[in-house]
Amino acid sequence: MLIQETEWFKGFVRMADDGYGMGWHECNGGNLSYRIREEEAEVVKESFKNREWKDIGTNVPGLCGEFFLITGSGKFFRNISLMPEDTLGIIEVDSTGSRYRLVWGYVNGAVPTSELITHLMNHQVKKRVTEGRSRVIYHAHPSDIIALSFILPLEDEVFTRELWGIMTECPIVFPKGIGVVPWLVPGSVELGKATAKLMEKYDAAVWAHHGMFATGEDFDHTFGLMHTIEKSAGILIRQMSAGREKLSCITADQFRSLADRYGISLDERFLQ
Ligand code: 2HA
Ligand code: ZN
Repeated sequence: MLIQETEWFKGFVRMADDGYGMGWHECNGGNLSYRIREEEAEVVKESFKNREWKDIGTNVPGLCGEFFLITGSGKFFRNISLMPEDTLGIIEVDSTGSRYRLVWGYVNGAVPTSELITHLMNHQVKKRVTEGRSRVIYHAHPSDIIALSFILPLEDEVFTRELWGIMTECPIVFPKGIGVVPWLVPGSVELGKATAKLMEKYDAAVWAHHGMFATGEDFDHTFGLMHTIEKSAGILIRQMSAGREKLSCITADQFRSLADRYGISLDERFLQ
């Protein structure tokens, strides 16, 4: 079967197009990866061409033998659906979790995203904490959440409380809350590690003054999580820009009744 004809590949490309359409991927900004199911890899393996093993630069023993579809370094999201083999590729992690090789795509000398280490470290954490369900990792540069990272204290509690409090569906979409990573060098091991620590308990994190990081079990939920956080950040900025105090708000008790109705548990530290 041709890789481009599979549902997971089409879902990946559609999500990339949607992200570009939202204005979250100026120039070569952002990256996306998908942990391919064993049975999905099996049916397309005949089109794989194995290249040489390279060091990942970190150890991800929890991902031995896994295949990932990942955006290429320096590639523009706006070109993904037009030139998938140029902008994307599939990599395989070796049996020790310390090396990877390109097996498909990345034509004309392309290589995986500069955030490869962060993607793999975080896939490893999410695979473990979700017992294998989490498969998608998405990094984008949405404007309002970046703007918010200059005007709110860089604390998980503050971001979660403010975003939950400005749009009723937020605690339903991200009941665990969201994390905040201070400014760190893009593509660095430090950024990967700081994010991976937060992914033990959250599905999304703000990268201060840079963008956002979201994970999920499929493309719909991962895109929807990014979209919900960014939309609520936009509403919060509008409310703040109006120069008026809030005359009403969603109270802690109202959040508790929302949690009852939807069968979710909301951490009290976000309800103050
Ligand atoms: O350009 O967004 O964080 C890719 C990035 C790096
Ligand atoms: Zn970025």
